[in-house]
Amino acid sequence: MNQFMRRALELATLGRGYVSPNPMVGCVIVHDPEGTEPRIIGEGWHQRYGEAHAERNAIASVRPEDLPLLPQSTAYVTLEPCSHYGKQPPCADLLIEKQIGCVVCCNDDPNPLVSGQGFAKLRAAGITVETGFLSEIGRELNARFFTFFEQSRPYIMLKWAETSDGFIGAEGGQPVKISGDLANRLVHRWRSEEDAIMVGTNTARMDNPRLNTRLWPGKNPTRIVIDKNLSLPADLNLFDGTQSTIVYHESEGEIVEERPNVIHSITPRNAGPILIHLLNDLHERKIQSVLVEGGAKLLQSFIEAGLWDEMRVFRSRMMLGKGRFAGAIKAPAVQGSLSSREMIGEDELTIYKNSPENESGAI
Ligand code: AOF
Ligand code: ZN
Repeated sequence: MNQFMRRALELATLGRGYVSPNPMVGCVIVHDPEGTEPRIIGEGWHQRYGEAHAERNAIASVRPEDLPLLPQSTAYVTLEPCSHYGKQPPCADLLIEKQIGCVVCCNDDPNPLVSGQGFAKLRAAGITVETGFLSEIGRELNARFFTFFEQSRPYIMLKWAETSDGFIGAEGGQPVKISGDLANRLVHRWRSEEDAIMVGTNTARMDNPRLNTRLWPGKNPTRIVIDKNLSLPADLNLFDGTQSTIVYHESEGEIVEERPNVIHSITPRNAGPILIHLLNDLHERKIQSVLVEGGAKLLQSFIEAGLWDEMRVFRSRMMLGKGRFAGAIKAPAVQGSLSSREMIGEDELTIYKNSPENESGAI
């Protein structure tokens, strides 16, 4: 049973980077009547946003001569089968129509359009349903999707690079190349896998980043920048129109010129912290994940508000001697716990998670 769900989880990951804002879902159909050796007769996963769901692909992969075996088979699905008409018809209806014998899942679907109704439909049709199987792995797989629905905000990853003596940049804020080529490639891969990428005002001005996915094949994320007083120059790479950029500002100000692909979001003054407005707005725009790439001030404000899910820190061998000290970013994050540590070329990558269950090494 375990091996079949693990296989379904593995299939689900094949959709990474292509299915957002939908979850990654995998499905394995196993012919397993009492007393016989279980045999996989179908496999599928959700491959692309808007296209067929995992269960439909798994059913479609069953050979015609095996279709009569479905009533003596179990569908291992990583997420509760859907019950609603979205871009696709309901998977629960399909499983009922095909008379599947049994359905086993990792997690209930937190999407209010489904949330329990998929299981209710299956049970009402007499299908045996079991859920909560390898549920922690299922939640981890779709951490972005679960955070989005359960906390009404995107999943937040804070990323920075620091030198071996603990600096993240030069004193005056000038850009310094800290991490190596392999680390930079990995960051581009991360960009291709997330919905959005964000920087603060100073980083946008000083580094003039493009925030696109150049070093990895894959899609460009939406760019986000805070520009409270609309002071950023219009000729920054962020505003080049090659991918969409959302600018958050407080003042009504004067938007000098409308630029293609640039969306403005205004927080009325005295409407509370801009971060809260920003996260609510991203939730409304159905953005499920944000990679925050600095600078120090922005990273720190996320940490101080407790609004983060992962910290991804590259530590290079380089020494800077003086500059902006990284300790100031990390210090308040005492509740974080070590998730993984590995070498990426010359740089050490440490990932911390902000989850109480994961207490393998508090920082
Ligand atoms: C499943 N199997 O493989 C996936 C599910 O617009 P739609 O029709 O694609 O529906 C998207 C919603 O369906 C998504 O928010 C989530 O609740 C569920 N995703 N369900 O049974 C799948 N990807
Ligand atoms: Zn479905």
